[in-house]
Amino acid sequence: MCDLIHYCLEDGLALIGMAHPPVNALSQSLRAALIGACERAAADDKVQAIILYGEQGLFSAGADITEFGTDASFSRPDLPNTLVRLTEIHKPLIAAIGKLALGGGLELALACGYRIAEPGTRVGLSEINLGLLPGAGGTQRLPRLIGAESTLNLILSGEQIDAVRARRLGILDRIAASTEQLLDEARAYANELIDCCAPARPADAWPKPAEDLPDDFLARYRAEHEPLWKSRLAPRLVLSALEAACLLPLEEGLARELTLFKHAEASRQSKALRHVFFAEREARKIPGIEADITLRKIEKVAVIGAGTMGGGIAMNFVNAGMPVALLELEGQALDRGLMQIRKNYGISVKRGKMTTDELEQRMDLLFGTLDYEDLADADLVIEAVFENLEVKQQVFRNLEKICKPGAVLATNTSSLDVDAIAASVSRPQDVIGLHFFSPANVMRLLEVVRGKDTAPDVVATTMMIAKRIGKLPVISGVCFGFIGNRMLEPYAREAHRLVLEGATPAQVDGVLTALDLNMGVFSMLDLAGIDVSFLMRDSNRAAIAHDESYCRLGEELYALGRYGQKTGRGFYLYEGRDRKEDYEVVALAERLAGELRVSRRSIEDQEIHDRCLFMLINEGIQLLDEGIALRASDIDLVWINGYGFPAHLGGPMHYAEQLGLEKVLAGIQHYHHALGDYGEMWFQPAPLLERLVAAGKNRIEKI
Ligand code: 3H9
Repeated sequence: MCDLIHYCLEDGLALIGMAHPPVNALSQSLRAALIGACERAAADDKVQAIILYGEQGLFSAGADITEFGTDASFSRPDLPNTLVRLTEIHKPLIAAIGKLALGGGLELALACGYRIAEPGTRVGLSEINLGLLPGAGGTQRLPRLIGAESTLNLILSGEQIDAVRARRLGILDRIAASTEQLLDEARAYANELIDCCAPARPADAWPKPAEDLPDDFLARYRAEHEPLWKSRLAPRLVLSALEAACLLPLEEGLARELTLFKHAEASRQSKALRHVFFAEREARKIPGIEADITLRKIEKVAVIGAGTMGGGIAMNFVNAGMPVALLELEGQALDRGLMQIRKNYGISVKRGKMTTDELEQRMDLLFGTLDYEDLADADLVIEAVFENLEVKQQVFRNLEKICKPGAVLATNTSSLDVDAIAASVSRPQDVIGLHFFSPANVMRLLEVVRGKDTAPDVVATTMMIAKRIGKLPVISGVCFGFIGNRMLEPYAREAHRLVLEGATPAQVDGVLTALDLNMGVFSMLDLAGIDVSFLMRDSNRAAIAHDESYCRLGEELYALGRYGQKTGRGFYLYEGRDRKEDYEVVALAERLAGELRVSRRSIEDQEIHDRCLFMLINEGIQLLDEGIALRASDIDLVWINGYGFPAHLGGPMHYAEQLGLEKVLAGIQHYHHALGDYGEMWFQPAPLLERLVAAGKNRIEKI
């Protein structure tokens, strides 16, 4: 046999081990080797049953994602036909599943008549995360095994479920006692099947998958869920495939599934989501830092500041089982912070996501203190105090005196100069910025801000610890606002300016949400607090802009005490969670436009799109050129995970490539001329954008 498959014949059993590390992706070569091995076992009279397993333990993470969009994707033998062939083998096939069976990996297991898994196994049909639907029988064979409703929930959530749940649903027949016993128990299972002359495949449990469901089940499901899908294509295709499973015989259903899969594979959305998948993996790699660099030991963590941010940060580490010292200056603030954390966990208990015992275990890992001396043995200290340079520098001077040598000293700032903070201590190599996003215990993004003196092992250690607490870390250099907030500046600037020129906040937000962004600029500012953005801008005036006229609207609202949702008024009026347009804001914009001599007109939606998005994209390209961002794909991750940019558009850089860089540049040049002095000041194409277009390139990279 070839290197990708280990084939072994023992006492009437053919053991076929897939050996295509790291995840047994079902590439063309593995498919060919697999079908070859199965045919050999089918043809061998000595073989009475076949066991399929992962040679290194892990069963399979599905189709090879790198093949999608290329000819290799359906090059022979393709996955759907390979699996059909497996179902035709007249001997029992047993999938012995270790660790993972995802996407096509689970479909492979479903093509086997019988399934046994090790206890920690996770299974799922995760194609939806790639803008796809299962394309190798998952939408047809799974409903016949567990029913249409459970299948729909599994596919649309993309969730990975554990072995116990999979067994309960009927996906698994057995769970082995341990990882070590998986193969032995699979052998025993095979022998039992042989002894009782079991058929190659048991009869389908649900020959008519929708039999138990009301006739209008799928129609109602569609009506209920479609608004949540916004413009996403894949969920709609999943529903069509399930419809086929309910109405058509298996063979016709499989053909329909394949057509729908190919439609999804060719879509821009799937291309964008595949880009995001690889972007996340790429972001972990830091040029110049070897993968095997010795990391600093991080066992004890300290967080300074028990406010919303500090508390949320502390929860991340506690959730990962790490002890955390939480420091405050005053007892009352500390008590309030600890109570809030308990309350947050209490909500998880109420929702059934945690037991009260688990709540207590987590609280036991938290140690509140008012004394800096208690941070002496911390391996990692994260300050989350008020966003003010002097205050943060003072905290670092305290840390310098107390913390042990080699401790990583991190600042959670959203915009301040990490190098200026590092300069306040004599060990700047230990200092790093960790920009958590609010709520810090929920948001996945973590901007890791590397200062000019930050040591490579501190960067690598921080990346490792971020993964351990379930965050998506993205490296940024030092500049005002780092990657995310610096790009927010020109994007929000255009939104404000457009309102001065005649658009309304609701019109601007409407254009952005029509693009599937979670929120428009003004809803976002109202949610975050107009006071917060005002204070951030106020403490950084020197670093921002020469002409601040576009900020006047926000400043006037701040002066009026209209801080957004929390005061019931901001750019909008709020009644509870309901948002209404406010004519006073429009009147204010009219007055300011008069004062600033900005002429007002009616504004087309396309102009709103182009001005906001092109300025966002332009700033991202500039950040790449300056080396603040390491890769265009890192910028995409920041905006998808921190600012609600739709993943199915791939992030702002990928979106720019899909629009065409030439078009983006032409748009910026157009507004440079069309908007008078304002246009000349702000619509300046990033030099890298100009170089890329001049070189005929449509991929954003540093040249
Ligand atoms: C599908 O199956 C379609 C079918 O229904 C129909 C077809 C007709 N392919 O994430 P990691 C690479 S769609 C190719 O760092 P972890 C990954 O890029 C597929 N490569 O490790 C990385 O490479 P590198 C449905 C893959 O432990 C390396 O493996 N399946 C694939 O954090 C290690 O990965 C999915 O959606 C793949 N399928 O997480 C599962 N999977 O080292 C997608 C991984 O060069 N995969 N790689 O950067 C995952 O969710 C995670 O990778 C997994 C491991 C949980 C498996």
